[in-house]
Amino acid sequence: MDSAVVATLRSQRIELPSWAFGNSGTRFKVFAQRGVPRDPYEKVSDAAQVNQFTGIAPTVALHIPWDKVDDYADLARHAAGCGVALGTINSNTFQDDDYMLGSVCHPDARVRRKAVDHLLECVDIMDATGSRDLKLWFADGTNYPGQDDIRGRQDRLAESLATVYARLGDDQRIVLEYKLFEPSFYTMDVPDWGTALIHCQALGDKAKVVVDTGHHAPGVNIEFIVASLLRLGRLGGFDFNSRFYADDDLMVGAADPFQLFRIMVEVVGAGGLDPSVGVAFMLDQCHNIEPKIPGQIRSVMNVQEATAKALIVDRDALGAAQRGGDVLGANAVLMDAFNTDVRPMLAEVREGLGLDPDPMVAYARSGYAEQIVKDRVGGQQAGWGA
Ligand code: LRH
Ligand code: MN
Repeated sequence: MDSAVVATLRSQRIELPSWAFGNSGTRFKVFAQRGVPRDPYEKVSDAAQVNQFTGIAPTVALHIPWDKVDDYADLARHAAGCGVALGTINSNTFQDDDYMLGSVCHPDARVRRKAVDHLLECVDIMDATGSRDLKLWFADGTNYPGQDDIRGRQDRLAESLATVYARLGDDQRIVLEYKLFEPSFYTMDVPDWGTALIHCQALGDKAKVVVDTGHHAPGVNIEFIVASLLRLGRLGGFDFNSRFYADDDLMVGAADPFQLFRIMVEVVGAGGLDPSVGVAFMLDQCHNIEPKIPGQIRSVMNVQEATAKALIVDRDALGAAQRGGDVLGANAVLMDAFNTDVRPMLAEVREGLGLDPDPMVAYARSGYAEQIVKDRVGGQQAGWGA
């Protein structure tokens, strides 16, 4: 086993979404699962289980107000007690009645002020949790041509973002997430990587773009976007998930492991695994019908497998074939890596971390799943509501 590859895999870091441990679903149904957390403390405890068995998921992203608590420092202490830390703070300007026609892009200055105040409150929370990133995703957009002035909304967005950017501390960042459609269906105000990039460049160096792998039109070459953002030093992170059709938020790598591999080939090629490059590898998923902690463990393993395959690409052979115009040769180099079974190497990576080589089996054997069903009786299960 290539020790450098093994070392890189042991130092990989994946951030988990607190909301993946709560109930989630679609407009048709949210299926409640027994043992689901009732508060951010229990969400963090469940996330810590994923880290305990994978060894590479030491931070948990929060979503405000879903993870609102009286004492964020106390929640951070609870996290530390579980061996993890609080990560990215996600704002939420998509669930208040005032935001029907938008939040930071709303025609009414009072509503924009309300949205900006929420974003500023999220920066206050980052000060308390020690988080680096404020992740901004806006549901803002329109449903019908003529509903609002496309250009005017961009001006309002730029003005609102500038107010928040000015509040950031030296070590804090804005990571701006784009999405092609939903919940708005004619325009989204940040629909694609170009729009997100333009706003980030206008703000400054502490503004980067987030690539949510479920937020593109079918057939879009996401690794091209990733390579381009890395080239500009503007890739702030990923919201990893997978989809067959729309923003399905399924387990990363489940729908298209080859796409995830191609994305990680670009990340590895640009040195993007190095923490100094500042790429946050986050999951953003909903386990609507499958058990949530095993779903997160499997997702972390899927990212590990894609990363391991990307790390074993014979870069010298690839470069030589590319320079020589050897189309099939170059493609074969990548396919050889993709078709390599990296699971034995990942088992060694885990054993080297003092972990069971199979996290799914180890978690099932731990009895944690049964324990939380026993312990978590009563109370309000967490979900996409408050
Ligand atoms: C929007 C999104 C965004 C989150 C939400 C949970 O679709 O991807 O990242 O805030 O899901
Ligand atoms: Mn997302």
